[in-house]
Amino acid sequence: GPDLLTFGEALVSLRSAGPLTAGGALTPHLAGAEANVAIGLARLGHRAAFAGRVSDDELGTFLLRQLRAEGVDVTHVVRDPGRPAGLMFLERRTADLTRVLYQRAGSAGSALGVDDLRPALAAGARVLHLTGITPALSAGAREAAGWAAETAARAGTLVCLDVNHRSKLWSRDAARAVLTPLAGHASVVVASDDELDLVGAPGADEETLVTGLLARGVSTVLVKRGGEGARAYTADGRRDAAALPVTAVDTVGAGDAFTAGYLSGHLDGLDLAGRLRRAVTLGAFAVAGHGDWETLPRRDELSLLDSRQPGDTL
Ligand code: ADP
Ligand code: KDG
Repeated sequence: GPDLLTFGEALVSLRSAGPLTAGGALTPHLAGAEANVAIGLARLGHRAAFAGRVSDDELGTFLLRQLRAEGVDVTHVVRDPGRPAGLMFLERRTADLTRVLYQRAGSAGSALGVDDLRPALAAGARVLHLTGITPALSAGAREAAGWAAETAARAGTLVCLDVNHRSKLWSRDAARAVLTPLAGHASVVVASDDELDLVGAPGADEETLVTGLLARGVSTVLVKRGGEGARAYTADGRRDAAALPVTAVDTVGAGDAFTAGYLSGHLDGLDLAGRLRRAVTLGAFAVAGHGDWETLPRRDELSLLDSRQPGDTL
């Protein structure tokens, strides 16, 4: 099997240059948190596989072409002849305010079920990555996510869960009820600081939430803190990592890049400090350019943002 297996909904994201109500050009890109993570790992030379359902039309073919072009294994993607591609509009409302609008109810990706994932799980992987977006898509996708996490954990695969709360898909209470048990199958839990109580008691403080997760068998809790960097908790205590100083122009995909960097460090056998360093490095690449994943580094570019002056020509 591959180094990393991930599954979820690959989306067509349509980015506008201005307000959607004013019309104008929309540019299609591949998006989806799990696809972003797969690309982040593939760019660094790891063998990454993506599973899920995509529409059996031009848009589905577009998504598969993008994934293949980035070196992601799509062998286990299922084409769905009856359902459309999920769409995400990213509206540049003002220069620095972006709004999200989804058209994904009833999409091919949301029709994911356990049977779609059986062959990919049977092939095995060193790491299984899933996010809290997939269980928000449908009852079948929720069942598939739980089944995959449990099956992989039982097989000794490292399971990584990114909470990734999407408030346009479900409420915090609905998310908590599903994601808290799901986190019990994970070795690594990734959350933004405001998402941590979606895998534990509502409103509890960070330390209490982390202690609860570690007691339930999670070995590493990663807390993303935007421009402040990130924090890791393990049985050995807490370790902070500063963000790299870059000019942030587009924060979409930063969390996925961070997770890809962390998992790449894990696959390379780096210690916790090294894994965090690679995580904040990929996060910095993501925010320092436009697009969910387009600006992520190849392996020979990992140190590109170190010791550099703004505006440098290399
Ligand atoms: P999410 O996109 O999931 O909300 P964050 O915004 O916390 O996640 O970003 C994930 C990681 O990306 C951060 O932990 C940090 O390492 C990096 N990052 C985010 N914003 C910036 C920034 N302004 N400058 C440098 N790095 C950043
Ligand atoms: O993590 C970046 C995502 O916001 C984006 O790619 C779309 O997966 C996505 C979602 O469901 O919002």
